[in-house]
Amino acid sequence: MSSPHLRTYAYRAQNHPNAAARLLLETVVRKKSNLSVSVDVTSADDFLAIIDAVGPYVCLIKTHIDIIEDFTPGLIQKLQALSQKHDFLIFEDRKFADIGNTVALQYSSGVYKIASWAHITNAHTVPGPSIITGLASVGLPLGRGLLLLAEMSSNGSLATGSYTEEAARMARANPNFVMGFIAQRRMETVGLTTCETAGEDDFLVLAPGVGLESKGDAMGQQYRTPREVILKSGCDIIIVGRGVYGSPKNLDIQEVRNQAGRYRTAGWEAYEERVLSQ
Ligand code: 5BU
Repeated sequence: MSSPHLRTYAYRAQNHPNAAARLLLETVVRKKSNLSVSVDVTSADDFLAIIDAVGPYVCLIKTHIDIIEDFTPGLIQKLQALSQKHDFLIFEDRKFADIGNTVALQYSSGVYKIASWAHITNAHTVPGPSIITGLASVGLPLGRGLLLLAEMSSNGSLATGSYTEEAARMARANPNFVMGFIAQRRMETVGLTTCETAGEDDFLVLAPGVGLESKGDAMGQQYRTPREVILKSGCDIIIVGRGVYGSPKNLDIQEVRNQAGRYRTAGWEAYEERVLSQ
């Protein structure tokens, strides 16, 4: 059986066990986009302006909702209206990391009520499998999906080796709610013992640390190109932040639109090359 990333997104959409993954793959196919833009700005107006500009080019908007200085619950309604207008899903990059009972509360409650609006969220595996149980108790009835942080893009990340292998095993044990990974490469064979072979699971790999110009920032971020990420490493979705919107201090919305188009084309061409070369 070939690795899932060698099949088309359309084929994978029909067969995925997780509802949010199916929605995401269907959106990727409809919009011919494997681009997720990460909108890491602190003003609600900038946040909405960037999302409205990149909306036509993305399958997924990634948020860090807790960095918005002037957050009100009305912002979520505006975000959802843009999600309808432009046809994209929402991924809150919350990186949960506590015991099951606590993450269930953090996911469902508090100021942000993440589970009520984010189709996808993510979690560190450091607490062990109970973090999946806790989040699934809230998210599965709502049709949500979870990504496990198997690797990180930052220099010196500790999510390597046996830690990454254990994350892969935790996903395989929970394929209904865990729809994939945040990682830098495919995970099918990671953590298998010598007598095990890769199963039929289709875990999506969403990769941050993507840039066409820069190789990194001053705080340890490391960038690879869409081609390296999609074609060479077999990841499924590119996550791009500052490569698209530049510096929030000098926002140029037309340029944001141009860059989103550029990354979308680069990501899609790399996917076509990957699938057509089969
Ligand atoms: P950038 O502006 O493209 O560097 O933003 C990358 C985003 O992806 C940012 O929101 C990070 O929090 C997020 N990220 C990351 O960069 N690397 C990781 O390993 C993970 C998340 Br997990």
